[in-house]
Formats: sequence, C-alpha cells, structure tokens
Amino acid sequence: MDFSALKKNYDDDGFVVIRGFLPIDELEQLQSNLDRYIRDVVPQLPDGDAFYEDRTRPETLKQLNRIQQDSYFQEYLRHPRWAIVAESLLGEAAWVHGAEWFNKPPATQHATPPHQDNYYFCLTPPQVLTMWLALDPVDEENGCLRYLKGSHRRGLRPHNRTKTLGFSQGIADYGDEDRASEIPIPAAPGDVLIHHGNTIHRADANRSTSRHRRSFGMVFQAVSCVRDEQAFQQYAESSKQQHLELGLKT
Ligand SMILES: O=C(O)CCC(=O)C(=O)O
Repeated sequence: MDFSALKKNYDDDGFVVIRGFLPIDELEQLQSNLDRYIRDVVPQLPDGDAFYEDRTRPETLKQLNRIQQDSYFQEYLRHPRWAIVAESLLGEAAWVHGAEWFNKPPATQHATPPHQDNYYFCLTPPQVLTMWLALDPVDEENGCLRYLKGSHRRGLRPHNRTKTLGFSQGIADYGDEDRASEIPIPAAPGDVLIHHGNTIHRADANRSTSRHRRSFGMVFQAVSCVRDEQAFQQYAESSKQQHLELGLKT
C-alpha cells in the first residue's frame, strides 16, 4: 500500500477509501463473530450498548457500542492491519477507543445527521480518525456515507441536539450549499472508509425494502491528543439527557 499517497489524500480531503481492505477470509471471520455477538450477547446488554429503531422488534437493531467487552473483539482491537493504516494517516502513534457496529435495517427511518465526530470526542489537536468498514454492499439507496471534502480544515461547526439515538448532536446550520457539495461513497463488503475527526459527514435512511446496511467501526486517537474535559462532560450530559427522553435505561 502506498501510505504517502494515502496520507496526502487524507490530509487534503479529510477522508480516504481503501477498497478491499479486509480479505474475504478475515471479513467472514469478523462477520461470523458479529453474528454470534448479536445472537448470544446482545439480548443481555443494557439499553446503552444496543440501540434499536424499535426495541420491541429485534430486527431493527441499528447500533452496538463497546463491542470490545467481548473477548474476540477485545483481541480484535489489536489487529495490526487497522493500526498500521491509522498511525500512517495520523503520522504518530495512536490507540484505539473501541469497536462499534452500525446498521440501517431495510425500510427504517434511521438517517445519520450531519456531524463531526470530534464534536463528540472533544480532542485537541483533532488527531483522531474513524475507520468504517462496509459489511454489506452500500450505495445511495441503502444509506451510504456522504462526506464534505476539505471540511476537516475549517474547524468545528455549531451542533445542536437531535432526536437520533446514537447521534445526539448534529450540525445546526447544515444547508443547501452543504448538501450540494456532498460526496456519496458507495462501498463493497471489505472496503474501509476513513475520515478525520473534523470531517463533516452524514447518511440518508435506508430506502431499500430488503437490504441491510451494516458496518463495523473503530476510532483511533493519536497520542498527542488531549481531551477538553469540560466540553466532553457537556456532551456526555446532553447524550444522557437524550437517552432519558427516549426512555432508555442506561
Ligand atoms: O454509519 C453511519 O451511518 C454513521 C457512522 C458515523 O457517523 C461514524 O462512524 O462516524
């Protein structure tokens, strides 16, 4: 892999895509462990670790947080393939926050609001990136990610509360001009999309009638980052408040 070309694209655009990042055997192993986790572990998790569009319908499971509480995923966090790419793009040593799983089940109304991840993480400098691995074929119909190229160089935009479980904050003034410059990124299973913590992104709901839109994500934070504890507490409080309003027991 040509890491210097990849880093230049990442620095210029705020995101890069690596097609075929995970070979098929590794992808199958990851997927089968996710299937096992969803079947055996998820039914026992507290509300805050497993989000549903409708809790009474297990098939509407849409987000899993802190998957690394399972020993397979705890070990998976140390997989060198991911860390080598993350550290090359960040240009320094990094550690991984944890692992997450996202889905947009077919025919649900779950759009991802426009946001910048570092509004949630509160890190300075914003040396943090998200690696988002497609597990299904992903396209505009089932809600692919959409990026605003170069937005990572323009600082954080104001965010306000949303009603979307899992994405409690969205960009307050996202407008037509933003929408017109979005770049949708279709992906095949095993492709990874990597975005800078300040890159603006969002995704539509899944409009297909039968296709899931699953992905597996890991966030890498460079060792030079320091968290603004006051800003983070405010964010955590607002997220907790949203969970209470939505009736979650966390
Ligand atoms: O999967 C999605 O729709 C959103 C994921 C996302 O925003 C992220 O990983 O930063």
